[in-house]
This record gives sequence, structure tokens and C-alpha cells, in this order.
Amino acid sequence: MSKFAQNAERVDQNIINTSNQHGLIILGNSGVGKSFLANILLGREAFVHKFSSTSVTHSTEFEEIQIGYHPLAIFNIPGLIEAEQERIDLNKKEIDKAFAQRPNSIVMYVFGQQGGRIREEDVVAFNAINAAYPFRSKSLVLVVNGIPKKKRESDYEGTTLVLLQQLLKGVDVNNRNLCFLDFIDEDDQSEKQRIKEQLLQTVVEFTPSKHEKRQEIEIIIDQLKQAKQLIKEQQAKFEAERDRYMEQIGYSQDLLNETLANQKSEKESFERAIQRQEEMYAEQKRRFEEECKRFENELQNARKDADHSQRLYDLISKDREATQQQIRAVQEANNQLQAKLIEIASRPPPEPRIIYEDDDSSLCVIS
Ligand SMILES: Nc1nc2c(ncn2[C@@H]2O[C@H](COP(=O)(O)OP(=O)(O)OP(=O)(O)O)[C@@H](O)[C@H]2O)c(=O)[nH]1
Ligand SMILES: [Mg+2]
Repeated sequence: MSKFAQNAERVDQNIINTSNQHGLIILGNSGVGKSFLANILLGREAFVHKFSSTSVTHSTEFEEIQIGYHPLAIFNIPGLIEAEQERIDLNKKEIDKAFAQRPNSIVMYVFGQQGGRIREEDVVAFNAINAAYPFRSKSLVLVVNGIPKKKRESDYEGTTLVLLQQLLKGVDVNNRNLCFLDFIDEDDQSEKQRIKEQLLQTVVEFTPSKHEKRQEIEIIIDQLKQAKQLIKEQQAKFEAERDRYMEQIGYSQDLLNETLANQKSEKESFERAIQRQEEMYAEQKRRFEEECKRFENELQNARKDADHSQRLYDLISKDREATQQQIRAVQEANNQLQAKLIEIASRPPPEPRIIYEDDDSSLCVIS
């Protein structure tokens, strides 16, 4: 493909990318509360969620919320790991669909917990999806959902943060992108409002970025046991060496407490979200205009080149015509000469004539 065509394609691509196509892709295993949290963000019961021994969401869907003037698609996607390989493979496809529909997204990965412990399968699924669609720091939010409000240790969050830093490959885990959500009473609207604010205040600090697929999401049921065992061993090692991390845990806990205390009202977080979106669109618009200008310049240059070539072609054509006329004239002259030659060659030889010399009549010359 020519450079010109490539640029034209890039401008086209930008037109697609700069349209208001942003998403919040909520990922995590089955039952961690993805649909429940999506509904809280939407402020209505848009997606089915239930207490169930089998997975609930089986196909990808999304609903849009308006942030300022811009829509954000909130995705409801199946969890990744299930008991049968067939279902896992279907779930992978549904996750692919979400990234295909909104590559420009914020990813929210939800962890469940069992008695406070991070579940191995959640780490395995995280690492598998992250290997397929590398998460970016500026667009990745981590959530630990359903934590009992009262019964946790004072450094539970700090410890979990440091543990996740050990377990999650290739991503930064910090007090800004990690969010702990209480298990709330479903019928208590003020509790739901509190969770919504907490989520929004976290999410607005992040900007959607483009997610490109590097490889297939690799979860193979036969290897799952082994992968989970590895994570279990890492957790046990962390537990055994906990004393080594005490300082880090205390520091992280303080930062998390500070972040929670600093989180502002929903109105302020919405304003912040709008401001972020405006900044993002202004940046995209600027880049798009730059691309258009570059494209326009290239177009003009190509036109100039084409004009120049046309003039050259005209000149050469004219020259060619003059040369052809000359050739025709030379050929004409040549033909005339040939004709003359033939005509001369075909003339009968002249009759021999006898010329007498004046002074001696006995001598003569035959010419
Ligand atoms: N009361 C209450 N229920 C919660 C909370 N978080 C999750 N749940 C419940 O946990 C159950 C599972 O949540 P879902 O939202 O269906 O989980 P999911 O991740 O969408 O699961 P799949 O669709 O199977 O992938 C539902 O009954 C939710 O209502 C919470 O903070 N409080
Ligand atoms: Mg669901």
C-alpha cells in the first residue's frame, strides 16, 4: 500500500476512533458481582444479576450512561472461568466482542474474595486477559467486591494491595487504581448511592485507552489446577514472609485511608469526569485536525506532482510530434530520391555517337 493510501486509511481510522465510542468494560469471574455493580453505576436494574450456583450472564451487552455530553457504554460480560472448557471458550468470545465493540475503554476488573482472601481463579483469569489485551495503567481500575463491613482487620486493604502487587503480572497496583467495596444491603438505596459514588470517584481518575488484542485469552481447564496451585503457593509465601512487608503494608493502608477520606461528592466527581472527557476530546480533536492538515498537504503535493508530470508529458508529446514530422519529411525526401534513382536506372542507355576529329578525317571517337 502506498504511503498516501496508508495516510488516507489512518485518517479514516481516526474518524472512527474520535467518534464518541468509549466503554467501561467490567471483567472478572462469574459471581463476583459484575452485573450488580454495572446496575449500580447505571442507577437502574438494566442487567440480570442473581445469587446462583451457575453463571448468570452469558452474552455481552451494554447500556450507555451520559457523562457530560458524552456517552459511556457500560458492559455486562460473562465471567471467564467456568467448570467446562466449552463454556470458557464461549466466554472468551464474549470478552473479545466487548473489546471489538469498544476498544477505547476503561477496564474495571472485579475480584471476589473468600473469607477476605483473594481467589486464585481471579488472579489466573486476570493474568490471562491481561496477556491477551494488555491493560494500561491510565485505564485500569481494580475492584475487590463484597467485603464484609465490620469484620475485617485494620490493615486488610493495605495487605491485599501489597499481595496483589506480587500476584498481578505487568501492572501497577496502587491506592488510586485499587478500590475496596463493602458488601451492601441490596435494598438500601443510600448504600447503593455510596458504592456508586465510590466507583465513580475512582473511575473518573482514569481515561479510556485503546486495547489491542495480542493473543488469544488462554485458559485451559486441564492446566487450571496447576495455575491456581502456583498462585496459592505465591500467596502462602507472602503470608510466611508477611513481616518483611509490614512497613509497605502500613504505608499502603495509610495511603488508601487518605484516598477514601479525600474522595469528594458525586457532583464533584461528575464535574471531574466531564472535565476529563472534555480534555480527552480536545486532545483527540487536535490530533485529528493535525492528521487532516498533513493529509491535505500530501494531497496538494500529490496534485502538484501530477500537474508537473502532465506538463512534462505534454512537452514530450509535442517533441515527439515534431520529430515524427521531421522523420516523415526525411522519409518523403528519401522516397523521392529512390524514385528518381529507379527512374534513372530504368532509362535506356543512350545511342553510341560517332564524333569526327576535325583535322584528321580518318580518325574518329565513339562515345
Ligand atoms: N447484597 C449484595 N449482593 C451483592 C453484592 N455484590 C454482589 N452481590 C450479589 O452477588 C450475586 C452475583 O452477582 P452478579 O452481579 O450476578 O455476578 P456476575 O459477576 O455478574 O456473575 P456472572 O453473570 O455469572 O458472570 C448477585 O446475587 C448479586 O446481587 C453486594 O455488595 N451486596
Ligand atoms: Mg453477570
